[in-house]
Amino acid sequence: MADYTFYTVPMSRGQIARWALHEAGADYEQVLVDWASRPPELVAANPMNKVPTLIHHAPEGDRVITECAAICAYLADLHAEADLFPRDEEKADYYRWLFFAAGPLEQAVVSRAMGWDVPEGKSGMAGFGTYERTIDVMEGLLSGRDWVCGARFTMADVYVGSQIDWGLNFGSIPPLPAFAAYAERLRTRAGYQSAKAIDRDLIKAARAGENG
Ligand SMILES: N[C@@H](CCC(=O)N[C@@H](CS)C(=O)NCC(=O)O)C(=O)O
Repeated sequence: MADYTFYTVPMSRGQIARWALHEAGADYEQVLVDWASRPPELVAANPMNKVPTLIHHAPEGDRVITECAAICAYLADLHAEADLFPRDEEKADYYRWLFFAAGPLEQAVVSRAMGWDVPEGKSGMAGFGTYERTIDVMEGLLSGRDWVCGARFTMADVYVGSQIDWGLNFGSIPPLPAFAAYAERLRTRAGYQSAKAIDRDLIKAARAGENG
């Protein structure tokens, strides 16, 4: 049995977890989920009934891990050999921007995509403030450094980078030069390429099946 069972859908946030699994060098078995008939094991593991859901078959028993940012952090922590966990001097940036991307950045982008506007005078109550403020902060960060923690790629780049990469591809993040350059750096990663190729092929095969 593989060390991890990975419940995913190719065109989903599961791409983030797959990239993290590849960066960590983790041994996993995928279970492709059909939205219409989700396996009972998925619901049992994750009452949100969402993907990605990861089950770690640890020697002392199974552990369930959900939420892409948590999956990234967990894999970096457990796979020390991949050297994606932050060193002491990188930890402030690592946790700060990982949580920023999973909270304010994701809320800002999803709110924008849904057409939800923060009512006039209420931005102080919204964790992301405004979409523009959140994007400005990300642009400032990525204009001054190559990676989230500075000079070195860490697992925080898988999560923050996925938000930027996905947002550029789908137009939910503006194509600012700092974002485009960061995305170019991300796309050179072997882990990015091998993980994305799997989902790309699965998406292509599913579309071919629908059309033929
Ligand atoms: N906070 C979760 C979000 C997961 C999520 O919303 N996944 C979507 C696919 S991108 C899903 O499973 N949607 C199906 C549903 O909600 O029924 C994470 O970061 O992993």
